[in-house]
Amino acid sequence: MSDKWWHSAVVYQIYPRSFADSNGDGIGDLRGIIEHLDHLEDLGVDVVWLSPIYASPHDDNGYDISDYQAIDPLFGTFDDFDELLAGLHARGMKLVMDLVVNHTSDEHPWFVESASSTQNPKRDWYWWRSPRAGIAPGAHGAEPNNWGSFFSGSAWKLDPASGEYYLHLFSPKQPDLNWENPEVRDAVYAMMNWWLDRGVDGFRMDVINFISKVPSLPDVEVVPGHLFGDGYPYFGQGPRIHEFLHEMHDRVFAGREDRYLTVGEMPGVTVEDAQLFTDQDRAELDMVFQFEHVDLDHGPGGKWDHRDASVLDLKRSFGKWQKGLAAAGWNSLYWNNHDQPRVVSRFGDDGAARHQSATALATVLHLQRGTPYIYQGEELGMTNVPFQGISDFRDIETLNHYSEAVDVLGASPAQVLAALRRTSRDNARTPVQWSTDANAGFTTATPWIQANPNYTEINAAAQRDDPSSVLAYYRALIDLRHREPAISEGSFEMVLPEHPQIFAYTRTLGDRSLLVLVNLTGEPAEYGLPDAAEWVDARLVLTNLPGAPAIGEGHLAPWQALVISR
Ligand code: ISL
Ligand code: CA
Repeated sequence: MSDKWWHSAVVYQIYPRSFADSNGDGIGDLRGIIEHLDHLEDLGVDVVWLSPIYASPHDDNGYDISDYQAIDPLFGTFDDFDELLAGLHARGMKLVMDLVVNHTSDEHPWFVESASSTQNPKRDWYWWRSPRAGIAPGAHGAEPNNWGSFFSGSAWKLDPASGEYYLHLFSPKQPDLNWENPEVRDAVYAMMNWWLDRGVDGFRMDVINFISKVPSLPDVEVVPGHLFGDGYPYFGQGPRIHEFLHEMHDRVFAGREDRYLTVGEMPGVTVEDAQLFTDQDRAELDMVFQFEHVDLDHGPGGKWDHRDASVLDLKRSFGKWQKGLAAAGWNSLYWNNHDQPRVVSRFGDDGAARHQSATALATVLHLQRGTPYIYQGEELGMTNVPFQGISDFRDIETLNHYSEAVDVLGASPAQVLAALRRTSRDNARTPVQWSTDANAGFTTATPWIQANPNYTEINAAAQRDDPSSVLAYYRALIDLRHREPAISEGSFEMVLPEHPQIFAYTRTLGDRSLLVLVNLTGEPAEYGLPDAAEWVDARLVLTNLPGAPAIGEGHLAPWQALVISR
């Protein structure tokens, strides 16, 4: 049994643009975070992960970085940054930075140099390729391969000056770095060391399982009716990924790794790959963000094609990851981040049962084996947003999808909007709801994206001193992880695996056991425990429904969560 500090830690993600605006320009900033440190301390989280605050043209809200060692003036200055870091450390919290090194901005000096001539020494820092022979450069089909971008269209952009294309898995303003080039890796490791020396406590690594590409960049099958294909087989967990991550560990963290937290964001990662990435003996990463549970409600057409995910789907997925990373490796546990719709609207009930379902979902997640992540506003039970029309959206992925679907492919605007309302990343990006003041207390100006009108009811001020609030329940869950070794270190065993409504499991360490029973539906649920006799004298540890059915009664109220111990 290892004793890593992050086994008992809870991480809180801040998307700075939407957290709090201190200077009245409508955009959240570092001083806004400084002004709300009490909220984080009061919640009890151990680590803050800060989405990018670096210099950026903000094509993708800061995930397009033009200087890794500068603070974007939109967010503040290095003085503000140092004050934030000191303020967190003084309260016993750590700060994890976002590391976005699969790509840079096209305005990063590295790319500007690289694009300046085919002979430039940095030409090979990015993926430049000639057009396909026989087709006019710029015409459809002339791209060096047929991969699509995550943000619609081709993954290649033609640079007319040199006549070559460059690869961008995301926006054309996010050219992919060529990790095959050792100079690129040296530069990235130097930058990481610079931040660690400045005092930060680790990194969340953006799409880090995409950095090793099969250098020949082969074509893929294209689904009939589509213009481009999915290049994932040639860049997801590419041939040198383990080598690169081990080298990064060696060059950046080795010898001082116990001070830091590293978490790799890995769309499409399998549990077998995750075992390798997070096995401490291999010295790569501490944990990864996998996507299986947040992709369960994606249909065959991808994220905009909704299908219903059942409670059993969720249980099977989480159960598989708990089992797969039990012996070696470690899970990160999340429902939400800045790319996902709000969990209470997605797997819960954001109407009458909002409080019950938000706390039920939180219970299921937080008491598993792994490190829980809370995304800003989740602790308040914030919901998806009733966006009216396309002009309410800001996200590049959302806007590009709309243009492609409606303007190019001729889909019905109403249908596309319905999908955006359900799944757009902007659902996570509206202002944190602090109070009933104008704009949810986020800004005195016009916010860069509208506040969810339900801020008049759902806000931090209303919940802070209310012991029955979602916020108070999150505090209790965090506190439980801190003081209960069976939660931070114990083994996980699924109970009632085939029950279609109840998500139940035990956590056990030595002779101490906790039983977590959660009804993930809006209907009452009956159950019979296989070893009921062993729980008759159990103590109540936590419930989201005081006065509701106790353990002996064999049923749970809608969205009831019950945690007992023996
Ligand atoms: O939300 C997605 C689009 O459907 C995901 O595919 C997302 O793009 C993917 O999880 C990678 O996300 C990360 O890298 C992107 C950035 O836009 C996201 O905000 C970031 O979390 C490019 O840097
Ligand atoms: Ca501001």
